Amino acid sequence: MSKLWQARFFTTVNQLRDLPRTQVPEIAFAGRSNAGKSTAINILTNQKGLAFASKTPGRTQHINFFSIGGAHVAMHRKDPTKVEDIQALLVDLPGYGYAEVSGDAKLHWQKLLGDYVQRRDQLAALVLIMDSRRPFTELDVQMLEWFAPTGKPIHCILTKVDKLNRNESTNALRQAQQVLDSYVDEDGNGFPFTVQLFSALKRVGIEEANDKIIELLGLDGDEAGQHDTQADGPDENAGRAD
Ligand SMILES: Nc1nc2c(ncn2[C@@H]2O[C@H](COP(=O)(O)OP(=O)(O)OP(=O)(O)O)[C@@H](O)[C@H]2O)c(=O)[nH]1
Ligand SMILES: [Mg+2]
Repeated sequence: MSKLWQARFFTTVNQLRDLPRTQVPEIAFAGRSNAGKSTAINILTNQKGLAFASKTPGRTQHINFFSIGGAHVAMHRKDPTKVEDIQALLVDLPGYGYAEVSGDAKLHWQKLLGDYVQRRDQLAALVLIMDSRRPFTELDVQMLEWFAPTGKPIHCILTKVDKLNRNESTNALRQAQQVLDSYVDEDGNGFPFTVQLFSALKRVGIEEANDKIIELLGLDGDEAGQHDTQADGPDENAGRAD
């Protein structure tokens, strides 16, 4: 049972000034529209409807926050989460690169995403979700280069490996590792970048992603909440914008 299974919808924001004034570490899922961010969050939190996933690109158009902690065993999911008990936040970012978003809206989101990843102190790490068939597009590289100067870790998740055969997945992983290794600072030191393969469909890499996220959020070695036996199904998340 993972701590991430405790996740509950917390809040949704459209502008940086509305970011929650929480002090707990948060980890953000960034990536191109349709790469599989929301699907990955649903799988990792074991809740089908937590972050909406869609066949229509551009579905996530707000920054959605999900809390870990603040809910306990036998507590109904609709009961309010105690903000003071929240231990960490998962953040579903709007996808970038969605062609049909108009110029102005696109700029608004690019700026919002850039500002958020560069300035948010509580942001402990970035999870960069990329389609394993076409990783490191221009906008992915921009996101990586925006975030790299913070010195914080980036964990890349190559999704939809169910679309690749064994050889292709091995190559995709190796090539991604090479791209990440090519980043060095002025002193020739590498960055804290990691990468793994993932498939929501075939349930590949879920434990690896889970363990990495728990580690990056500093939730490992903390036994509190490990006895949560709630593993129920989707939640309606009434009132949430997606
Ligand atoms: N085959 C396969 N399809 C997947 C996988 N993960 C996600 N998908 C599909 O890809 C589509 C997009 O997934 P989402 O999770 O909504 O993508 P997103 O990154 O949240 O997209 P935006 O909200 O638009 O930014 C959906 O139809 C998913 O079912 C996977 O591992 N394998
Ligand atoms: Mg989404």
